[in-house]
Amino acid sequence: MENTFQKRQHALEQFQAELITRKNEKQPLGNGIYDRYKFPILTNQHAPLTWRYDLNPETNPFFMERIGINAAFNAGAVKLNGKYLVVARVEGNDRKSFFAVAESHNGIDNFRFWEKPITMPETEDPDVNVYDMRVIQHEDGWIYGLFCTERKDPEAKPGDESSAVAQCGIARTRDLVSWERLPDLKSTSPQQRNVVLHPEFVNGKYALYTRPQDSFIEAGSRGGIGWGLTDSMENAVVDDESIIDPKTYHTVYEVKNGQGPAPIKTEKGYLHLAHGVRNTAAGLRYVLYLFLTDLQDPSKVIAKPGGHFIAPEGEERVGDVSNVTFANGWILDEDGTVFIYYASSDTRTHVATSTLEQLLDYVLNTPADGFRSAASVEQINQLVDRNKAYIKSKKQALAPELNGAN
Ligand code: M1P
Repeated sequence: MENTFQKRQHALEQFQAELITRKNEKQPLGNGIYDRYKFPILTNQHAPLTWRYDLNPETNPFFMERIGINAAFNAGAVKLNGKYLVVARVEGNDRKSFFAVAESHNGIDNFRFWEKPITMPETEDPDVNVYDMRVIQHEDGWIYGLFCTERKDPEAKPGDESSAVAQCGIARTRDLVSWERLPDLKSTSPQQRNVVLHPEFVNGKYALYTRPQDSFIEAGSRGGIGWGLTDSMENAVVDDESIIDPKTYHTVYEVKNGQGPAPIKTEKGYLHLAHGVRNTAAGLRYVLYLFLTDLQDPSKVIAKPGGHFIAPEGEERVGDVSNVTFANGWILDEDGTVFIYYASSDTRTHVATSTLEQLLDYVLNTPADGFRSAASVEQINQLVDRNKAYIKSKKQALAPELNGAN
């Protein structure tokens, strides 16, 4: 006869084993651009029981959760030694985020956290919170982790316990286990978030996508996806930031935007995944979009479809911060499959799959934002006319055969 401790332990162990070994299923139909999947790849329930429970019945007779995990989202991603690895933003019930690696053999299910979260060294000015790591395999041989480091605003007025300063934390590793912390990025912007390293040298320098912002939440007079060069990542300094993808009135990136993972190099240009934010009566809405930049000059946008690429759907709409999709990780496989790791509503992580061929077709052949309703109607009318002409030409081509058959 099992006691309470044993019953709870066994039930939880069984629940987690089923969750982690569950097969994911492609959702039917899709949009021809990418496929969504039935189950999230990571949730708070994927956090190992050893992180959360004291397994000793003498010190935890009720098999009580001692350390609660609230969410697992906004994951960087990299494929190493044949394994699909995501570096999730895991958030405890105490609101502190940290990084933890989860591994899968196929990129779409069976993600299992490594034994322990990442122990990220601190700088002399300790981080209060760290999140949203971009994992970049740079051509210099290192794997870099660029992430947001958040600290209390030293200029906050007495009684203001909310104002914070966001900056870009930088660390590097060879194996995602041991990390060397480097100094935070220095730039002319008061705050930075969503900073990403371009995977190749540009004119012999390291190139960074930035997101300058006036304050912690508001991009304010700044914002847009910026671009800057630095001589070194051991002391990264961007003196000159140019905005390569600005926030724009009445688009899905009108309030702010930010580079997602590092871009993927393709024969047509660098493929970028980013998030855009607009305001609504229900609060901010975060969606994902794609764009392409020039192979010779990665700071030059050469194609950009209008509207969103991925937006929250169904249960994705609801979470700690509802109506949010956010992505900071994707993996390109040798066969051209692209695994897009996106999070919903600051709560859980999902995967969508596509191919480089499909994503390039989408980026190069989807109409750009026309910035006016009339332009959107014009785009639809042009498509209808092209379809009518095509159907007519098909009928004409078939007509002689049909006549012959009669
Ligand atoms: O809550 C939505 C997102 O908000 C921030 O992103 P951004 O700086 O673009 O507004 C980040 O805190 C991100 O982690 C979060 O998902």
